[in-house]
Amino acid sequence: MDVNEIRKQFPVLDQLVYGKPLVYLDNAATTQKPLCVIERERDYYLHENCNIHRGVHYLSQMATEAYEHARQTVARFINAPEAHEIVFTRGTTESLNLLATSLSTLNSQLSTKVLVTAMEHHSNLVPWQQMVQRQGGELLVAPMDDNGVLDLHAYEAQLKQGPQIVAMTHVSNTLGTVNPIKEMIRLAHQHGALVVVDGAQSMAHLPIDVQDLDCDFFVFSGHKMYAPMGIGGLYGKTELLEKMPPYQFGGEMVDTVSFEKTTFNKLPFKFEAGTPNVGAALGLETAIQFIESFDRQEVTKHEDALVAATIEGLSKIEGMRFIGEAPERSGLVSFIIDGIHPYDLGTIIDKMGVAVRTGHHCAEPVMTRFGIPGTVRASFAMYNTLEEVDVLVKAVNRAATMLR
Ligand code: 7TS
Repeated sequence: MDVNEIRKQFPVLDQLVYGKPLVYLDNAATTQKPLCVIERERDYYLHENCNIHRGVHYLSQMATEAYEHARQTVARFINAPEAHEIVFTRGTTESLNLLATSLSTLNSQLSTKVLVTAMEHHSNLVPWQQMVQRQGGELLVAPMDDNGVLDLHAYEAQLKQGPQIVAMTHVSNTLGTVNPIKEMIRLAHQHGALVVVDGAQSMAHLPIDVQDLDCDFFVFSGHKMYAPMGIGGLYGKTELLEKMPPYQFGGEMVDTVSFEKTTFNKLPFKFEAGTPNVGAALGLETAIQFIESFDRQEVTKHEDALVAATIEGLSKIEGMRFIGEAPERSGLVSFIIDGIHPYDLGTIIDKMGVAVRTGHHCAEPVMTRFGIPGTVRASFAMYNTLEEVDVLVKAVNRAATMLR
């Protein structure tokens, strides 16, 4: 794995900001896109653009075939048994709203008790919270310890309270914690709950096998895995998706329509109302092929080395406090420095060319849990280098000195 070669695929990285080389460490928010993905989307608009599924003409058939091929590629990438178990959405947030809406419409009894973890992104919290509140139900929360590790005993105790749905993140976007989801799914099933896994932060970093995990649903965003924005997906087991009612209504998702009655299309189309983002779906397929062109273990090793070097470098800074110190972690480092607001630190190192995210990272309850206003978060992708970690550490050091 030659990181310098990889970086040539990402022209956006090769630029100066405020006259300094850009050090892009905000990959948990969105990754940059390689040339092959940009070119795939461009090619689509240059040569193939057409609305799909409804045309008899050549372009429409070609675009439909390409779109359905992309669906098969996503299914293969996460080892879903059937391509129709992949629903294209705008991303994780839309997938989760689809689930919360459709499951509660399917069965109001299914939506009175939902168990989430204490480290969820708002996207995997608010839809469930709103759903149970509409039903007069209850949101249960599995707590974590001071290192950001989920308390499995407490999780089991919560399962005994009988949630119908368990929604958990695979990797925390604020703490970097990798949850033991296989075991958590097994336990949830033992207690008769359906399991939703939020894979927004795991797809780019860890291999996913939905059959091995045995999750009922798995959701993700393309833009966090080198694909364009505006595309993502939902995997669901056939027998569940078959039973679930549509989320949105309109074209594409219908079978027959009269003023009296509408029947719905088969899977996965019944969940894909309206014209989809075809170009982005093709870009997502190319992003998957891009990821698959590397030895994934080697990529993980590289990203782990970046995390380790960041922790080592930053830990020498006076007043440094890491938020999230789970032994199983992936892709990012969150921290604060005593007496310094994360926003001030982020703003100063930005002027040194270093792009990190500051704030609550759409996980306010995590900040409340740790009693802090926010963190500074450096998050990595395969194209980041140890030299960039050095720049980050020096920048944080300088900023801390200035702010004290
Ligand atoms: N779940 C997790 C774990 C996430 O990290 C994010 C986005 C989402 C859901 C929502 O994904 P979306 O693509 O639908 O927006 N996380 C972040 C972040 O950490 N910084 O910006 C977005």
